[in-house]
Amino acid sequence: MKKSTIILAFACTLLLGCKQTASNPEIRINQVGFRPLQEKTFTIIGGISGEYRGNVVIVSAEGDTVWQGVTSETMLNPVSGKPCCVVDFSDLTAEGDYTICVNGQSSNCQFTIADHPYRELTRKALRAFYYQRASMDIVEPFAEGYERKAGHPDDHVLVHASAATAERPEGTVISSPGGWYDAGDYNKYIVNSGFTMGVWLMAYELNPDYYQTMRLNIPESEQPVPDMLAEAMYNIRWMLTMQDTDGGVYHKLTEANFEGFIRPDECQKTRYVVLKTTAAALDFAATMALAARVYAPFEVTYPGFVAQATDAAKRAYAWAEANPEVYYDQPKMNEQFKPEITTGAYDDFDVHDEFYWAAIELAILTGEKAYKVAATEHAKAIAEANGQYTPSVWGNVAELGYLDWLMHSEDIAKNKTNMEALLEHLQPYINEATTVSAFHSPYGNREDDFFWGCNSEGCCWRGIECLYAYRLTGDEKYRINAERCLNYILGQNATGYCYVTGFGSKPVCHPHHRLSYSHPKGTHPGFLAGGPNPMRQDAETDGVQYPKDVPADESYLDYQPSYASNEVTINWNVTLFALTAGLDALN
Ligand code: G3I
Ligand code: 9MR
Repeated sequence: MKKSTIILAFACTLLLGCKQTASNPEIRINQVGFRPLQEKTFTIIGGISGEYRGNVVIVSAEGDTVWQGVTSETMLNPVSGKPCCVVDFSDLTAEGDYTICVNGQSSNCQFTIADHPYRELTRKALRAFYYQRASMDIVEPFAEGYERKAGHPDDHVLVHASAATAERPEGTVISSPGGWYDAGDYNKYIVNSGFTMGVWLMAYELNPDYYQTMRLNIPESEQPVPDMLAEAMYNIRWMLTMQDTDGGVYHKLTEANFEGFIRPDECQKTRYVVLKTTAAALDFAATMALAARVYAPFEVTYPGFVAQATDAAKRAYAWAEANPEVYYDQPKMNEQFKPEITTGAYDDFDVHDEFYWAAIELAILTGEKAYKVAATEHAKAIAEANGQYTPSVWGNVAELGYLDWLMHSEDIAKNKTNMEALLEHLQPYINEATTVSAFHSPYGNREDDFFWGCNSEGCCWRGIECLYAYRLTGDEKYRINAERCLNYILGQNATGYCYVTGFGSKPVCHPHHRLSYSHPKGTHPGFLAGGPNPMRQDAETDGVQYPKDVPADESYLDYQPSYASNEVTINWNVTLFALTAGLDALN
């Protein structure tokens, strides 16, 4: 235990007669840190009976009582029904390390107030992608302790029967090296890569100056390009190799069945490219159109890339127009083609949103009317089908188009409906943060906030939507609520975990991540775990045992086999750094 911690705990005991008892109050707080002028709250699980409401004290590392105050009335967590209360200590602004004492007991809970508390987390969340690189050695000085040999050269990949054409019959060997492993597994998926690149490149465009200064210590760091764009190019170049000669795009590059939990350089399974799908073509087209725009200033480093990406985007979009209903249906594909493929699906049976996003990006890039007309038509189809605002996830990318169009259309007023739709979508959640939330958050107050990957697709994404709302309106409430979402991820939540590996006093230690599991140094830092998932699709596999009757917001296991609650992925990590960088850039 740090010396300062001992002092703090001892100080609490001395000053307030704190008794070090086993039943320390359970406190839930952002375990990484607060900005000096940030709204600051923590939650006490179990609530506080009336007579003790006033006895909350915060003690500095020097042992001084620097804050004393009251809790909120005890409330019931709307998801679990458990009693709790919230303490607002926002008026404590001095930088430093502190300990909380409640009811005369030291909570052993420390927190920090610092100038740029999310800077290092943002850097580690970005560097996580370097660790995910396929087909290359991860070496010092870039590995920062996690060096490993290359795996999956992917220079001898077979065309699967489902993807056979006259020009490339079944068994044709193609080369499709590079790119990022998708997640805890070693496969590479175009749909999820496309979504990830969309969020990535849009995050860059929101704060280019910030990313220009973010040094990642990757092999490309000496190039005259922001490191975060250089890292993304490693995956974009792989994506380009997944386009067939007819413009179509293979859905994924995969072994037939998931690898074991072994090192990449130990993997020997045959790898395939499978079925060209409409969704893959459109996510690819959107990515390449967006990339052609974003990388245009860096042609010196990437000569010819803009023209290549523009042409690839147009050909993929044309293929999708000619093949508008080719869906990835793995069970059906396996009935027809061998070998059977049993890895991740990223299946999507409605592609109006992918058509919309790809048409928007091509319209912004080229200015061609045909793409604008197409976008309008697909927007109508989406509105008729959904009738409500749907946050963006890998299988529903319409909002990426809405937001990018908002940020690039000459007249925001023309898109007033999109903006008003975003603000209308957010308001109920923002209200809940201060009316019913156990964790003072616009996220986590409803049962359906919890599902596979919810830390990203629910919490981080709601924070990113708030950042866009703040950018569009300048209303401070959106920045406050974006930070509240981050507080939830970093510890002010039902389980008390800081859901980012390598961070917090209660970090994720055993993610479902083959690279971490097979490395002598173990868990790699900067990865966001999927989060509580009451569907528990992994229950009963590999010893995954969830506690009985655990509420939805606690249905999480920091246990390697638990892929449904504790995996890590590229599409989740991009939302983590998009949120933390977006907030850090505002400081
Ligand atoms: O969005 C709905 C939500 O509205 C609903 O309330 C909730 C409960 O029914 O379900 C939510 O949908 C879930 C969806 O994830 C959310 O994105 C589905 O139930 C759930 O089946 C789906 O799981 C996907 C999982 O593969 C299984 O298909 C995850 O999104 C997806 O991230 C994950 O992807 C895997 C790759 O296939 C392989 N690589 C690892 C990667 C991460 O686990
Ligand atoms: O490791 C796989 C993970 O990446 C996927 O998200 C998950 C769901 O498709 O499947 C994991 O693989 C497991 C397989 O589904 C069942 N047998 C155990 C495998 C390793 O946990």
